[in-house]
Amino acid sequence: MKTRFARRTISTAIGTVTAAALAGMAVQAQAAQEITLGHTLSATSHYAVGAQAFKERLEELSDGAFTVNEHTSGSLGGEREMIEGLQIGTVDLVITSTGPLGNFVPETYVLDLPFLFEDYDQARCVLDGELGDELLGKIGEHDLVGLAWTENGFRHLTNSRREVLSPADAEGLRVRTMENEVHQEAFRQLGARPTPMAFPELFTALQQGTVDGQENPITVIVATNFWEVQDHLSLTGHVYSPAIMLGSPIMFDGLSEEEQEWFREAARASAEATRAEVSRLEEEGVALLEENGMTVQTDIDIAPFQEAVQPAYEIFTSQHGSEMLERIQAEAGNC
Ligand code: EAX
Repeated sequence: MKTRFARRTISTAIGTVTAAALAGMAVQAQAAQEITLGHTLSATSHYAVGAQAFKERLEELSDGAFTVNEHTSGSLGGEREMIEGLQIGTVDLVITSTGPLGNFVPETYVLDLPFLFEDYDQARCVLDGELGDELLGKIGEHDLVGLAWTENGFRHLTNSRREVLSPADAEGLRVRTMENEVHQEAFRQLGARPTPMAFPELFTALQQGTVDGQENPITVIVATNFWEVQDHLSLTGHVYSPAIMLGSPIMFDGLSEEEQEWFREAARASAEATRAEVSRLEEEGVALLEENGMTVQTDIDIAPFQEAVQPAYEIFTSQHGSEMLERIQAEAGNC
């Protein structure tokens, strides 16, 4: 017959084990910090490929101490809105183009100048180099954390009015641009009528004819099914559109140095995955768009476009100086 003492020992043992198990679970639950990551593009886009790579790398490096929640398709708002969210801590990470970034970090406007880079190798080389790091550092002075340069792609013009082979064909076209003064100036110089607009509003604006056209890389035109609302694509390649993974200083400053390095490493892995997807779509995207009924003008003489937008450079240097521009042009020449 079990004595009272034996029963007490057993129940104490059970109690101890349960407490330990609960403590263990509490530690586990506590450690899994949820990180929100937003972007404006679809769940099949090149940004989503990057977000997935970030999630996998961070969860691996942190052994599950961080989990990443991706919010696609502008569900957290347009890019400018999400960047504001980073500054007030309503979102932790954002993958965004540099479109609205200049409004927060004017030093990055230089990257939005038309025809600044000749090709992907040159652009990637400059952004992965000293100047790219310097600009990431500048971002850190504006209540944001620049984690890594990633990619959107070379931007091309689409519209539903007519074929565009020269600046004269763009005359009077109402073209949606990003909320970026350098881009607006470039399209003004082309004779078009630039209409700045957040990306989540664009598809409906094209559908309803509020604007005639827009400009984006093949990656975005494919990811957003723009063939449903646009007939013509002109491969103008008028500007290289970098993207960037930004962090909220409110979230980032709360991390240890080791954790901050995990985020940077995962952001670099994200950029690599996105660039690979951009390269794939540069190969395969045009055929896909033609299959879906778009007419694509591939053989565009860009010299008249370059000439037409030249005044945008003068306006830029009069407002922002020419030092960084000259350094980028020199660096690009060495790449
Ligand atoms: O960053 O707004 C734009 O046209 C951007 O290319 C898009 O949001 C992806």
